[in-house]
Amino acid sequence: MALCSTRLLCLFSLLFSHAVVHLEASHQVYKNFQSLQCNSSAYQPYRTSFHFQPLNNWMNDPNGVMIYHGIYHLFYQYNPLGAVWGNIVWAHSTSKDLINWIPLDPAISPSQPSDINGCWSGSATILPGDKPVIVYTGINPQNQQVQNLAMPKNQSDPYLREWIKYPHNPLMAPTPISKINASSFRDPTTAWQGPDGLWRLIVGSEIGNTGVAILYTSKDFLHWILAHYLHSSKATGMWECPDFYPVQINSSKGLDTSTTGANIKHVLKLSLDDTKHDYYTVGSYNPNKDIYTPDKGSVDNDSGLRYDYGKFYASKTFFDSSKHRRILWGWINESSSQEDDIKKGWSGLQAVPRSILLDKSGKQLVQWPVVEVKTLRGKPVGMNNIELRGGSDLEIPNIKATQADVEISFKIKDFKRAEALNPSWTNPQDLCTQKGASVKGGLGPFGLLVLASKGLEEYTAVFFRIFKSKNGYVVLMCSDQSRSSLYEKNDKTTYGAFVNMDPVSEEVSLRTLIDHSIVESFGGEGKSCITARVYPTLAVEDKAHLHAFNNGTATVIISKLGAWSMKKAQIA
Ligand code: DQQ
Repeated sequence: MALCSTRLLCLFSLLFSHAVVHLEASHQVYKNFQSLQCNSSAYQPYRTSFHFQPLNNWMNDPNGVMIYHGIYHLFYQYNPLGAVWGNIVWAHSTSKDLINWIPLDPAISPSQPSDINGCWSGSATILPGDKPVIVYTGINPQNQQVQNLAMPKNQSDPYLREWIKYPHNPLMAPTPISKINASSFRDPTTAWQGPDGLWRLIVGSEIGNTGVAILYTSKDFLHWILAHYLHSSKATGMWECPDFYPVQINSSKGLDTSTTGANIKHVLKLSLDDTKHDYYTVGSYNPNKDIYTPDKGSVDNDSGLRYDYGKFYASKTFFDSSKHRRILWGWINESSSQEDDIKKGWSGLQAVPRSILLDKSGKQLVQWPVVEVKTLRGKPVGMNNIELRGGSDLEIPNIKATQADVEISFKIKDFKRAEALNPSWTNPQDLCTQKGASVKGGLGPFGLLVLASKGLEEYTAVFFRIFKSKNGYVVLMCSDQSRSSLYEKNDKTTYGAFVNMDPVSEEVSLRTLIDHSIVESFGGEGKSCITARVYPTLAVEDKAHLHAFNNGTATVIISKLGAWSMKKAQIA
């Protein structure tokens, strides 16, 4: 010990020299699952071309996302044995550009008592000296949730193919004194280091019906002490997959998770087990007291701000040190029945990785597909300054409409026809459900009909309505799936969000990524995002169409439209 220059060096030399639990056996066991022939039906119209998905089987949460020596790593919750949740391991894929991915063998599979019943979600931290480690939830023989440590076997391999587990796992376990419920104690975050040199991370939990983020601290990353709650919020239930990170005020740069200081706010994101929504607050973190306080007005429950108002759950960010940005990954579940998932042989997608920043208002985040997504764009189809009269429709030609990236901006010249916003219309999803795309309005609905069949028997409508309120105008963004498929057995819930913008001084913009069975939309330059899963029966392959539409009475101007057919990424 005395010969070691730093505590961490000692830690790693100790861990790497002896007493490690090797994973080769489990790697062998699971090796072939990634390359199993798909048993699913040959007809696969819903497989995506640029959204991440494994070759087959079930996928849920993104885990341990990071960049290491120029390689991006995406681990994810995966069932190697089928298209429904179960037998969970950490599958592993790597990429040089966040677009094209190479599948590797699963990185972490049950092998120790502390994870023998499952390797659940967790996060990566890059320790000083460029040493990546993973802390994840293991399910022990008593089915208790505990937190475990794993590290790469060979740090000189940028692909981090093999992982070894700390022999003295778990690092953190529920104890009677801690009053932690052993079945509500999971999903450790990336750790951050405070000015005092201590490491900190939080684990999601609930006490009664109060969601809590349990803070642990450590000097050496091996011995962890339960400190207190970083934060809690009543009546929010179990907090899954918490994420806690700094964002810079008035800057387009992301920050390393340990950064604190002036001009910085913090974001706490929680995945609510009860509603399956990811909500976040923007607030302040006091690193001396280790307390997080949401800003006044930042709603701290399920009615708060969401990354995405459609399907998007168990998300996780990481700091991309190569491009000084923070990137968000999120799991997009199916909207089909389990029976249909089994038939098609797979279930679950990841949203495109999104850059995430603090909006200039300082009150919310903005998200945008990482710039690399543009490398898949083919030749653009463009239009400028087109009048879209009330009740009209414009087909956008020469587009592979099942696989496209569309950016459209609307200029509003005349607000006279904007309907009055009833003060009771506070829930945007309810409002979008009540006023779907086929309900005529004043100023809107206007937007896009995507994955539309020739005769418009099927389409998904992503659109805006503008209302007049006593303080100005209110922009509502909707994703209406009610006509998305002739097949009746899917969940066709309509989603909605308000967009915090002024349509008088700003154009109303929409970017939509269409990828066979996913429609991922960014409204108001990424202020409000809505993702939907859809399963058209007619609007598939080369039979899908793309339209702009206006079902209001007022004319709107398409000031700019760019649409690109997307190339296929190399994924599975
Ligand atoms: N999924 C994991 C859990 C997490 C949940 C299990 C969230 O660790 O709480 O697959 O989707």
